Amino acid sequence: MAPAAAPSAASRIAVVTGASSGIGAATARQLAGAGYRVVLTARRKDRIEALAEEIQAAGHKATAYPLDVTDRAAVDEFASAFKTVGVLVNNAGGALGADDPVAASDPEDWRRMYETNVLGTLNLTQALLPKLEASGDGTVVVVSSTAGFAAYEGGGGYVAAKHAEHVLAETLRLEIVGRPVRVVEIAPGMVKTDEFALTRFGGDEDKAAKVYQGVAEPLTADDVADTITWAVTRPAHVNIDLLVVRPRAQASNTKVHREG
Ligand code: 8X3
Repeated sequence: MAPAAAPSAASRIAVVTGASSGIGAATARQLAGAGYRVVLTARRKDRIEALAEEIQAAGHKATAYPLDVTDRAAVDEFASAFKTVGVLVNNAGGALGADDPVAASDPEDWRRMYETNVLGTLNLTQALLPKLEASGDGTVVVVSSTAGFAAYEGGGGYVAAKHAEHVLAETLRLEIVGRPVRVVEIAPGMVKTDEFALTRFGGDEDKAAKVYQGVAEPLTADDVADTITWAVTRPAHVNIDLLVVRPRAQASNTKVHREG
């Protein structure tokens, strides 16, 4: 028997958080190309508006909605604008610090990372779950990280937040089984984007550049967006629980092949 086909993406809504740059922006472009009406959210209004215009100019449907995922009242107001949503990509988040041992790291960094990565994902997921269910075939994507599966020195706050995000995805999948919503987790390793490492190192360009030094081909935002789009566009009964994606030059978070 042929597998059941997913409902057509045409006129279905895909909400992408953190859509102002990097993986979020690339995912918005690719989901729009796959036929979704993409809703771009991020704090930086100018960025998402420009991206929405770019996507529209390419003949696709896109709107921009400035949003701070940690602001629950704003998230609830955002969610109230929709009757149904087909896809939610929880991409907003990021790291602060990579050489801060647990014994000396700033609790404020830990709090901010927990808020953006974990509570941001929780806020959007809670607010949109009824709309995803109402679509008859919803998908929640959690963009976690390989940092959600193993610890490394100096990254404790980020590692802890990403472990929590992974557990959120696992728990949600258990709790909503039987309802028409898939829970997909994409866990990228080393991805070279314009901002991830720069933000992590507080704007220090030299430190940010060292992350990728000698690595022939780190993943790009498009590589990760490709895996998200692939997972989302599988037939409705196929749930890609977890997809770990690293560059070939990276065997683990701490084992990276560098040339030169
Ligand atoms: C990014 C991957 O190795 O910097 O989420 O933790 S890593």
